[in-house]
Amino acid sequence: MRQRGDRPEVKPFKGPAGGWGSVRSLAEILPRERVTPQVVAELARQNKPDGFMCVSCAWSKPADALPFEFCEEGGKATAWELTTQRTTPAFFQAHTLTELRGWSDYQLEEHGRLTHPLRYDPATDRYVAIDWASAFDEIAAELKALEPKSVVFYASGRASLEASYMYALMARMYGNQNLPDSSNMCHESTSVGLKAAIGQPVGTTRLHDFELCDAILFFGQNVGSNAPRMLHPLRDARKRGCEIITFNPLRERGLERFTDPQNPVEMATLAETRISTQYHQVKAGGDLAVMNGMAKLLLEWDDAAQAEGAPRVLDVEFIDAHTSGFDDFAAAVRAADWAEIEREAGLPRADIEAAARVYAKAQAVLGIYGMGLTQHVKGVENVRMLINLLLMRGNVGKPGAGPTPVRGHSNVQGQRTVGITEKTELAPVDKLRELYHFEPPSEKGLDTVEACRGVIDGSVRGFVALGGNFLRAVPETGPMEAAWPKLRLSVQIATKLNRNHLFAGEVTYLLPCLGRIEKDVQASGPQAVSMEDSTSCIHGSKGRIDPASPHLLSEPAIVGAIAKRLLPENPNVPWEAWVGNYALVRDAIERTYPDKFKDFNAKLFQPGGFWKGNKATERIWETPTGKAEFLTPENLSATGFADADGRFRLVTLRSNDQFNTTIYGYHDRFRGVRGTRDVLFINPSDMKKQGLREGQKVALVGDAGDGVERRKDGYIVTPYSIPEGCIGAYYPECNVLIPLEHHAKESHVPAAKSVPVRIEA
Ligand SMILES: Nc1nc2c(c(=O)[nH]1)N[C@H]1C(S)=C(S)[C@@H](COP(=O)(O)OP(=O)(O)OC[C@H]3O[C@@H](n4cnc5c(=O)[nH]c(N)nc54)[C@H](O)[C@@H]3O)O[C@H]1N2
Ligand SMILES: Nc1nc2c(c(=O)[nH]1)N[C@H]1C(S)=C(S)[C@@H](COP(=O)(O)OP(=O)(O)OC[C@H]3O[C@@H](n4cnc5c(=O)[nH]c(N)nc54)[C@H](O)[C@@H]3O)O[C@H]1N2
Ligand SMILES: [Mo]
Repeated sequence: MRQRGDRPEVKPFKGPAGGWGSVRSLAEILPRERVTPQVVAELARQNKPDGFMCVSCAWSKPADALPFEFCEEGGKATAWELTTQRTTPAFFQAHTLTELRGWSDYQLEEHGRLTHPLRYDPATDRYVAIDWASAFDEIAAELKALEPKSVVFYASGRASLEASYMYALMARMYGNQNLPDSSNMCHESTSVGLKAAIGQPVGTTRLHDFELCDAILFFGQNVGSNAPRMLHPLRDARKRGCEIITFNPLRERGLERFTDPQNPVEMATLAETRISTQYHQVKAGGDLAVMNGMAKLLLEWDDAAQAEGAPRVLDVEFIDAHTSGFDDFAAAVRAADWAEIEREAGLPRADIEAAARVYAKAQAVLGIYGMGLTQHVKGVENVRMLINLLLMRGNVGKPGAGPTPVRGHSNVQGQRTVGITEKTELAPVDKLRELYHFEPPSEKGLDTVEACRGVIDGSVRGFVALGGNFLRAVPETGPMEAAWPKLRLSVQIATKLNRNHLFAGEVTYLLPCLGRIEKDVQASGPQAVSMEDSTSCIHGSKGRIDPASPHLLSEPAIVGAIAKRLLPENPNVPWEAWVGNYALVRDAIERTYPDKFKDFNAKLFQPGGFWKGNKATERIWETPTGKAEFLTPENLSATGFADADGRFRLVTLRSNDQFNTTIYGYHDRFRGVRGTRDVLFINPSDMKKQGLREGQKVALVGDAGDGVERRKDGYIVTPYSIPEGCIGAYYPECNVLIPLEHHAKESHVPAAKSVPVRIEA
């Protein structure tokens, strides 16, 4: 087992993404989780029609699946869920929460699956087993005693469409839409930005677009670690000659080269596909400047083409017919100054020009992006600037082109689709009123940042979590952990023990649930659930493995049981019947969203999933003007703070041995890190300027200028290829350094990709 401090070393990794490294990494984890042979067999059903949908990322699942349609990360996630290790009531007898707060995230989850419903006993500082009926009765009584507006219902992107629909309905019937979702920390900048720009909150492209594009602009997404199955369509695109232009402060291996672990010839010959044809190490927060520079060049080249009577560079017909705001945007772009663009981007004009040349020639272009765009103070502007660029050449709503946000959790997009949202305009208010005869709340609910403010100031009294590790994932770890015990009620529905569970309110329950890969038998027999992938395709998923414990309940069963006790009897909302047969929940979803979910039950296992549709692909723009909207950016920096001597932009990173706050191990193979997570990635020239040497231990201290002290010690100085002025460290450990108010202005996504910090030797 790889533990912290176990011969930590950092040295460059020479291999490709995928390849033998991924086979070895998986071969290490399966025995460590002591999984049964049945589990290994089960891996073959992962992401297949009639199989189960991976619990790791949300990447698209093709209709013509590969023999093994899973990646190293998906394999780890499956093993993590199906481990034979258990965290039982006897474990909690032996350990107080005070003691467990000294354990690492890795140790907590590594201990295995939760087996019994638990209630916190403040007298002994321990969790104690409780029967389900008492837990539900007590939780319902507590919720009834609280003011509904003071309760938050968080969800972490993994629960099925069925569970999520019931959860959101319960919250609204109870009296609030305080429904923050992990997407509030993630792609909310997409939901806000794309909705405003093209009238849809989600990406417009699908898998077949990867076969039709001739260039890809790739901003701030680490495909090799976080969506490895996407390497297959990327490799195929490269083999057709598609150009892939990457902007990323770090040289991420998955974006450089890939060996397909499922291709025997590639594996035997160590053949690699070069993924990016151009790789630009933009400064964190420099993408606005890059895109501005590209747009500026397109305008100049278009002027020249007009003067010469050559074919236009801009798609003027599209711009005239379909967009609004172009003239203001173009004026601002023309006015931008190259010296400032180069400084903010951290790239020379020649690099930006090389990217723009490819873009100007390509007939169909995908704009793929992740947290590198969304998690900035200007996260929404980043997304909209990418749309600006796509709109200039008509690259939205045609085959092989369009924005392609790469979503995080396996059903995070779907949760928003079925009503987990704090925003009234995204909730199906009229349908809920009509179907269930109640008045849905109209007041906007709390998002993640607002929920955190409420926990800190004491206005939030109750917190219910459908999965996740909220307290560990959010910024401002110190004040948040200090404030959590002020809650009256804390209810956590989870599969494994995590740090959030170690902070109790006055009354606290930890409710263990089935994972998606496990058999879920209800009154009408075995059940299936469903989820929506990054490309808006909806898939059924069937678990077949025996549950980790006979005491587990499914997420729909837990939500249904609380709702039934909490809410007045309503013949239109048959909680018990829904729990008994999830097909009835799917019928309810179809009635609520008839356009997106037509014939839901009949289409559940359609290979490749069924597509819920997207008007922007037909160039129908559901915006107030009925057009796609250009946005004129305010300025060229996405960081939201000024540069200063000694102030660094901290980029918070995931290793390839973690899924968010779940830490599988202490290696980050692609970045050459072994045995530690206490790494500070820094440019050698910055090391010199700061008088630091390799391997030295330093502290990071917050430099937001808000008078609050934030500090994390014990970072190992590690020279790395990262732009000057930027440093990198792993999330979630570094979240203690992120101010709660350092977030995207319009979407409130914590600005985790440029956090102002200083280094203290
Ligand atoms: N194995 C695994 N898979 C996962 C997850 C996981 O933790 N582990 N998490 C899931 C979730 S919830 C999500 S949201 C996704 C996250 O997947 P990603 O969107 O890939 O998120 P990050 O790992 O945070 O990395 C973002 C990338 O952006 C780059 N970057 C940072 N700042 C900037 C910038 O200013 N500009 C540009 N252009 N690039 C920048 C970083 O170097 C990094 O390569 O993955 C999902 N899949
Ligand atoms: N600094 C910094 N902070 C970040 C980010 C970053 O890049 N940098 N990324 C942000 C992003 S993109 C996200 S999405 C959030 C993630 O925030 P969350 O979604 O809240 O966190 P996870 O780590 O995914 O949650 C892990 C826990 O989920 C529970 N779990 C696992 N499977 C199931 C299940 O099937 N059912 C239930 N009920 N529970 C289950 C387990 O108990 C496990 O401990 O973090 C955000 N925070
Ligand atoms: Mo995410």
